[in-house]
Amino acid sequence: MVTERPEWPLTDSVLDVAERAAASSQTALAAAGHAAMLRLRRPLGVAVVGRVSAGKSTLVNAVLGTAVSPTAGGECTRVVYVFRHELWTSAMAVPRNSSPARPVRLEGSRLAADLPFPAADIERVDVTMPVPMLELATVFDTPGLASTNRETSAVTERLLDDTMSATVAADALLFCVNGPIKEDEEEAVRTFRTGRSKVRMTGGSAVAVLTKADAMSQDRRRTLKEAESLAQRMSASHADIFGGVFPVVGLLAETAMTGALRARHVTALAELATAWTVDDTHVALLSDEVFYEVPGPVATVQRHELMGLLGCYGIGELMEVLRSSPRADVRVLTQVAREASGYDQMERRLRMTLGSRADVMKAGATLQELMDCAYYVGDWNVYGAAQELLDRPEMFPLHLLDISRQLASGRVKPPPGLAEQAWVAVTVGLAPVRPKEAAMHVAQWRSWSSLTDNAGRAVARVMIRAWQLATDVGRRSWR
Ligand SMILES: Nc1nc2c(ncn2[C@@H]2O[C@H](COP(=O)(O)OP(=O)(O)O)[C@@H](O)[C@H]2O)c(=O)[nH]1
Ligand SMILES: [Mg+2]
Repeated sequence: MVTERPEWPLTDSVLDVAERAAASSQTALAAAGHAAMLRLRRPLGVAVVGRVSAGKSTLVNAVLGTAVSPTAGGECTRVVYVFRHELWTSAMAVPRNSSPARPVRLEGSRLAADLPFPAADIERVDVTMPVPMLELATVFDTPGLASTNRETSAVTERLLDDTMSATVAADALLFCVNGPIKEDEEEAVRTFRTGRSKVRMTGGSAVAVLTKADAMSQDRRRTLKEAESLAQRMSASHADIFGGVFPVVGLLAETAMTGALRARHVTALAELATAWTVDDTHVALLSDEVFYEVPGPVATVQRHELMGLLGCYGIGELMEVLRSSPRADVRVLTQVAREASGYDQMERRLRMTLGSRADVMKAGATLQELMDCAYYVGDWNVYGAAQELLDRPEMFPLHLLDISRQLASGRVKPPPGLAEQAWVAVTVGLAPVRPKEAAMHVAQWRSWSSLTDNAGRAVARVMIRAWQLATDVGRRSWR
């Protein structure tokens, strides 16, 4: 079998079952098999969600390495954009009714904000680009949840609906937040997780990105550290909804990753660095407004441009470098901006978290679907193959996934000590232990198992296996 993604072992195993289903003489099962094969071979679908103006489109642009998605405060992303890999660049607005799609204009590399149909009539804008990143993941940029107030105007309702349907098509969610998670955001993630209509398992694997990490503190040197520690606290307190929370200065990442910095920007920054003392600069960068007002070289329009690209944080970082190395050029400063944005670390963490979980999510959802279909049409051959696959040790993450859903929904509530164990197993996995220790945990789960209901017992069973698998002996012998 051709394996395009050797790092997705579960998905590849399920592909074998899907191929069998596709070869079934039962038409319904054959169709399900073909659909499953397509879905399994498709890149991972990642929906970027979060409140309006959380920095979603900015982050999408950084990830794509092109400033293609319209960004700005207010209501800029009014429809769902789907970015897929293709060897050519194209953008088509697909209307809700069945009338033909129409192209969306590109202004340079950026998609025009004015669309060929009224936004309310557009189901999505399909964008194709020859960007290597998109070979790994199809990215959905969504309009987002309503902003701070809970207004339920027709527009925000529609935006939320569109955002929701985009997540149904996605395998994973990337949730952009700007600080401690608000109630409406937490609620949204839970809704995404459980899925609206149980069409199939929806974006169940969610990670959060703490964007605008530059806004955490007035002190440039501390802001990323503070963002990092907030992100860590959030990762711990929201382990039930997020696979992790990772900070980034999205704006700076966008500028660095899209190569938006030009020689004229560097010249302007150098002029400011020469004209202003360290103290002047400190004061000038207290806020956007102050920066535009402080007397010195560089016209206001240009200062606006710098602010739009770098923010106060980025301007400060680059000016500091220019003070010590006045000859630093565009290439060097772009690299400085990239490092100061924390982009690479965030991307590495995203890949790790989404990559491994996506395999489980995708494989699990598809296998379940194939089993249901095989059962329904009575193809015991395929059903048996699926069942056998499900029982293999490498499929164990699927059982964990099941319990994560039970825990997330609040359906099963193990007592405090055990609940934490279960979340560790579900999110980062249990660390290897000696058989003696595993036996102690197994005993705890056994005794709770006798006190709880069926759903609880199912969770206990999986946790008992998880502890057995956490020992070397268990790993070898469990089947
Ligand atoms: N200071 C700062 N501003 C940001 C950052 N990321 C995005 N922004 C700004 O926040 C505004 C909203 O960003 P956008 O990506 O359009 O938000 P969306 O509605 O979630 O897509 C824009 O003006 C961005 O320039 C960041 O990391 N730092
Ligand atoms: Mg947007």
